[in-house]
Amino acid sequence: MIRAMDNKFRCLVFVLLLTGLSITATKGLCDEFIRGADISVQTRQEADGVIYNEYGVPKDVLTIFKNHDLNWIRIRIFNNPSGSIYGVCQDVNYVTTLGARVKAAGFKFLLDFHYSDTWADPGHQTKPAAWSSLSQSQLVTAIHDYTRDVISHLRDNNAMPDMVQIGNEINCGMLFPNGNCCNGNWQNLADLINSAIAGINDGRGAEPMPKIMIHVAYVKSGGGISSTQWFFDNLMYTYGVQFDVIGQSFYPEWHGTLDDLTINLNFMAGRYLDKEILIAEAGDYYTGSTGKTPESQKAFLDGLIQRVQATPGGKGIGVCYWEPTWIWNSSVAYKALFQPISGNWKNVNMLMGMEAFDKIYGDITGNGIVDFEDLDILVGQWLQSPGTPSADIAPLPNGDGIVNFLDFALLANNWLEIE
Ligand SMILES: [Ca+2]
Ligand SMILES: [Ca+2]
Repeated sequence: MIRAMDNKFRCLVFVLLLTGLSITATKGLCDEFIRGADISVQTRQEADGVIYNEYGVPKDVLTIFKNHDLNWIRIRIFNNPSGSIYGVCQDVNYVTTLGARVKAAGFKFLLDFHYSDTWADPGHQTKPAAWSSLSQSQLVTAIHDYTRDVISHLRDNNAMPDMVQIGNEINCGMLFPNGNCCNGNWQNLADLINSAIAGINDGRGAEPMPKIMIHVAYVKSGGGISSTQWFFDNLMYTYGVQFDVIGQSFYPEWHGTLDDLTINLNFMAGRYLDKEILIAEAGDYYTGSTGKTPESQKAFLDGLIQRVQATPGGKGIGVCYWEPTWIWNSSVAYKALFQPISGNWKNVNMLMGMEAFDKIYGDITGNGIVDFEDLDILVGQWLQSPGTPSADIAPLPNGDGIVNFLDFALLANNWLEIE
């Protein structure tokens, strides 16, 4: 170990001398990679008395997330949820309370509008009951006003989202039948999305405009690349809808392999040059399905994060795991990142999959590997205040405002480590 460290240092000192002052400033890279989790059931779980443990020690679940470098939380919202079926209780008040909690804990907040009273997904985009008899033009007004009111309420209660997705897995659009683009209603869909975006702008007050995401589940299922192109070419180029982030769901049980994901990521990054790409939902079993173990779940997440970080042009901005803390419904709990201790579903311990989110300190560029690009940035900031992206990685956890040998040593210690 010590010999290996010596070799690392010798190599890096050589490189440092070799590259020296010839290195030009590296252009600023995008925000920090999104290590996210959708914890929409969290409040309900805690009300039921679930205790979360990290390596056997009970802790606030957000503390456990922080310890593993998660930085974004996703929460869904239904217009008027029944609350009587699993997972469907997220009305504006519920979302406001949980949103304010995660913002206060220092996380960024992704809000997921389903625009329904219950689950919306590719096969289900049922209008809220209160909107069921509205005309198309009335629906356009309703989605604007509802969205505006939700955003202003969140804003007023310290729960302003940093990103908002307009609809959930809208492979064929949303608010069926009006916004069903698989039936040709593209103009309706574009009008509804644009109206919702205008509602966000009208509700945000003096807050920055959140990033806008459009979310589908087309990595491989339902046509894969051809459907991805059909959907986004129409939405962007024929109907002119403007947004920031393409979201895709990726569950291996439905959406193919990591190689399939890479093919789609490369396609999107090469075609939609002004868009960032987020895996807005992902999940895999740790038990309850053939061959699935905590080890295989962690391997899936390690691979997923690597693949997204390897997206050309740095366009893969992150991964959000879906409901890692959901324990109380067994059909979903098999995908959680916690498992019951001794069969007691109210006392759960963290699985190793959570460690897939651990940051590799020294990966300054955020592309999943510590290598010469990161060293170049460190050299460029040598003995200075950190720039963007910051090479001030040490001492942990937040640096000390200067880039010096401490930072170099931490980078060297993780040399050629990958996510
Ligand atoms: Ca790097
Ligand atoms: Ca430092």
